[in-house]
Amino acid sequence: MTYRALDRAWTLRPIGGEPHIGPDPVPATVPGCVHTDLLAAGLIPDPYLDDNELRLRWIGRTDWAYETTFDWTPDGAARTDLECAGLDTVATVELNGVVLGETANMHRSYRFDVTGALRPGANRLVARFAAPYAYAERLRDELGDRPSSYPEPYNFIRKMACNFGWDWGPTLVTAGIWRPIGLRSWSTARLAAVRPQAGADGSVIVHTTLDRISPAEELTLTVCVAGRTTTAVIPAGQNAATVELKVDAPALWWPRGHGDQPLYDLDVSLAGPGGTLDGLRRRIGFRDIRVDTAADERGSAFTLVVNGVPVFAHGANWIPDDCFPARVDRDRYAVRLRQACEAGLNLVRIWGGGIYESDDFYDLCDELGLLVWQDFPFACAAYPEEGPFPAEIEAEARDNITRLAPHPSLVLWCGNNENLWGFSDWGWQERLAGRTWGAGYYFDLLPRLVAELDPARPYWPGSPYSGDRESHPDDLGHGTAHIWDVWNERDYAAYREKAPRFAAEFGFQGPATYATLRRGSTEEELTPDAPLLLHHQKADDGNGKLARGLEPYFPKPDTFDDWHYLTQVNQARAITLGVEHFRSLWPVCAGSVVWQLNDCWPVTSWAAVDGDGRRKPLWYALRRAYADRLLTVQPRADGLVLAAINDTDLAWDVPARAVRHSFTGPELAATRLRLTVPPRQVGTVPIPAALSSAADPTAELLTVSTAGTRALWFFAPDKDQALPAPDFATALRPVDGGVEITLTARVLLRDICLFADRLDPAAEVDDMLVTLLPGESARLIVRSSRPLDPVALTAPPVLRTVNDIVHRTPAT
Ligand code: BMA
Repeated sequence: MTYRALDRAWTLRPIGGEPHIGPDPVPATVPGCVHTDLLAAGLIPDPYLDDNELRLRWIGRTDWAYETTFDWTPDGAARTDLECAGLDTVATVELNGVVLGETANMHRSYRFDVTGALRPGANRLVARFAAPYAYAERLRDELGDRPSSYPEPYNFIRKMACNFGWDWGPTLVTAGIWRPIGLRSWSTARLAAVRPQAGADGSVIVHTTLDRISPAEELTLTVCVAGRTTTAVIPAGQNAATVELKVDAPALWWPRGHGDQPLYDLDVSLAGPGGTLDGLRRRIGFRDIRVDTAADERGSAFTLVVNGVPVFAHGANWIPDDCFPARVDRDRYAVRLRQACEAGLNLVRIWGGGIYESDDFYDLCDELGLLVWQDFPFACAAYPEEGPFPAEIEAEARDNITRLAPHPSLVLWCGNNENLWGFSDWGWQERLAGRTWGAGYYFDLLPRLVAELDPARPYWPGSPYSGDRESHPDDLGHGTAHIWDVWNERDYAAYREKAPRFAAEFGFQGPATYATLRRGSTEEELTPDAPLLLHHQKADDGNGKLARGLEPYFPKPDTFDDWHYLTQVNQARAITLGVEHFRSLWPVCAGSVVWQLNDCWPVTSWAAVDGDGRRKPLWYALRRAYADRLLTVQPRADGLVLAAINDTDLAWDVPARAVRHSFTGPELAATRLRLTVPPRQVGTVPIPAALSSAADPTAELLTVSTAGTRALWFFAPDKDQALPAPDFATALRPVDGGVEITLTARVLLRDICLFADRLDPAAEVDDMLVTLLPGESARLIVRSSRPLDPVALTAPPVLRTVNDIVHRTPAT
C-alpha cells in the first residue's frame, strides 16, 4: 500500500460560463480553490476587501478546469485508486482522456479506480468543474423552488451553504480541489472503512469493511489498543468484520473542566497470505455520552451526560473560519480552538450552514477536551428530497459518520440548523405547497444512518427542536432553543425572561476590532454607515439594531470611535447578561451556546473573535462569564440575589462581602454573606434590602466579593449615571515582548479597554472590560511586535472607559 499526493504542478483555466479572464492557464494550489488561485496570480482583487465581493460573482458562474501532469512508474501493485478527499463541487474527473467519474457533493470523498487509465511515464489529470450556480439553478427549476433565508440556490447543491452569502458572510461561490488528492496503490485487499466505538467500560468494537480485488483469499484483521490485541479471520468472500476487545479500567476521557483527555492509539491491520496489506491508526478515547431528555415539571431536559455526569455546556457556535476553507490548516484551527478554551468554553457547535471540518479540527478537540456538536450541513432552507439529493446525502453522511466516529470529542449529531423552525414558523408550508422540505432526512434517513454506523452517539433531529414533531420546535421548555427575538427586537435584558433548557443559539452583534476593520476597508473617513464599512455589515438592519441596542444604556455616540467602543462594550454586556442568567438556571438550563465564536472575513457580526483572529471585547467577557466559579447578581421576583455558580468537582465555600458604595468610594452599607455551594451546583442567597436598593441609583453600585472574584451591580443604566470624568494614573514597565501598564483609578472607571491593535495590528492585551473603584489598580500587559508610544497607549482612542463618553454628555 503506497500513497502519493498529487499536490504539484496544477493549473487552472476558465472553460465556459461567464469568465472575466482570458483562457490561459494560471498556476493553481491544490488543495485550494479558484478565488485563492486567481488572487495569487494577481487576476482578482482580495475578495475580503471593500466591496470587491460584488465584482467576483462571475467566478461562481464560470466553469473551470484544474489540470496537472505527473510521471508514473508502475509499482507492482494490482490496483491504483485516485483518492479525492474533497472536490468542490460539480466535477468531471478525467485521466489521460478517460472519464473516471462525476461528482456533485463537496461534503464527501470520492475514490476512482485508475488502474486501467494510468500510464507509465507522463499522465494528465483534469478535473472540470461546472459552475455551481448553473447546476443549482437547473435543479431548482427541475425540482421546484423551495423557501430559504437568502435569495440564493444553496439548498439545491451539496456545497457549504454560507458560500452563497450569509448575514455575516460574503457571497463567494468557490470551485476547486479543496482537500487532498492522491494515488493509492494496493493489492489483494484494503481497508475501506474502520469505525471504532469505545465505551467508558473499556469496550472497543471495531467495525471494518474491505475492498478486495478477488474474493478468494482468507484474510486476518488485527486490532491493538492499550496493549490488547485481537485478531479475526475474514473468510474468503467476506468483506466485513467486527472485532471486539476490552481494556481493563481505561482512563476515561472527559470534557475540559471535568477531567483529563487520555487518548489511546488504535491500530488496525489487514494481512493476507503474503503479509500485511493495509493498516491504519485512529486515536480513541473511552467515554460514554447520552443526552438526558427526561420530562419534568418544567417540560423536558436537554442535558449532555458524559460518563454519567451531567455537563453544563459552556459553548459557542463555530462557522467556517474562512470562506475558502482550504486555507484553514491545523495551526489555524489550533489557534482558534485554543482561543475557545481560553474563553472558558467546553463545547463548540459546528453549525449546519458550514461543513464537516477536517480531521485536524476533531483531533484538536479530542486533545483539548472540547465537546463537539456537529450539525449535518443543512441550514435555514427547505431541502428537496428528490433528484440526486437523497443518494448524495446518504453517501455524504455515511462517509462523515465513519470518518468522525473515532473522536471522543464528538458528542452529538444534529439533523439541521433551523429548518424545523422555518417549516413551522416562517411561512414555508404555504410556499412549499406540498413539496418536500427535508423532513425525510432529519426524521428518517439521518437517524437511521447514525443508528447503523454510530449507535452510541446521540442524534437530535434539528436545532431548535423540542423533542417531538407536534410541539413548537423553539419551545423553551423542551429541548434546544434559539433565542433571536432579543437581538432582533428587544432590549438584551429580555434574556432574563427566558428559561431555556438548552440555549443553542443566542447572540448580539458588535463590530470587528479596529485593525481588522481597517484592513477590510479602504474607507478613509470612518463612520458606522460609510459605504465600504456598511458592506461588511450583512445583517438585516444590523446597524439599526446596534443603535437601538445602545439606546437604553448609553448616550448616542457622536464619533466613530465612541460608536466602535460602545457597540463592542454593549455586545459584551448583552452576552454576559445572557450567559450569567442561563448559567444561574442550572440544572434547568444545561447549555449556553453563544452565537458565534469566529468569523470568516472582516465583518460586523455576533462573533467573539473577528475575521482576522483578533479577540473582540466579547471574548474577554466570555472568559469572565464562563469561569468555572462565578459570582453574579441576579434580579429575581423578590429582589436581588447573589448566585454562586460552582462548575467544579469541589465544594465552594463562599464567604462574601456585599457593599453598597457611592461612586466616589464611601461604603453606604455592607454585610457579610456566606454560602457553601456543592460541586457542580448553583447556590443563591438573597441580598438584604439595605444593599439591594440605592438611595441614589445614579451614583451608587453594589459589589459582592469573595477571594479572587467580584460581582457588580449598577442601579441605573450608564447614560443616567453620575460617572465622573476619567481620572487615573498609569505606570509603564517593559516586560518580555511588550509592556505592563499599571492603571490606578482615582475615580470609579467603567469597562476599561485598551485597544492596542490601533497602534500595532499585531499587539494584544491580556484583559479588557475592567471596572475599577476609586483607589483600585489593574495591571494590563500588552504584547506587540514593536515598541508602542506610551502616551498614545494610555489615552483615547486606545485606552477607553465609559466615563470618557458618559461624563461629558448630560443624562437624558
Ligand atoms: C441563526 C443562525 C445563523 C445566523 C444567525 C444570526 O439563524 O443559525 O443562520 O447567522 O442566526 O442571524
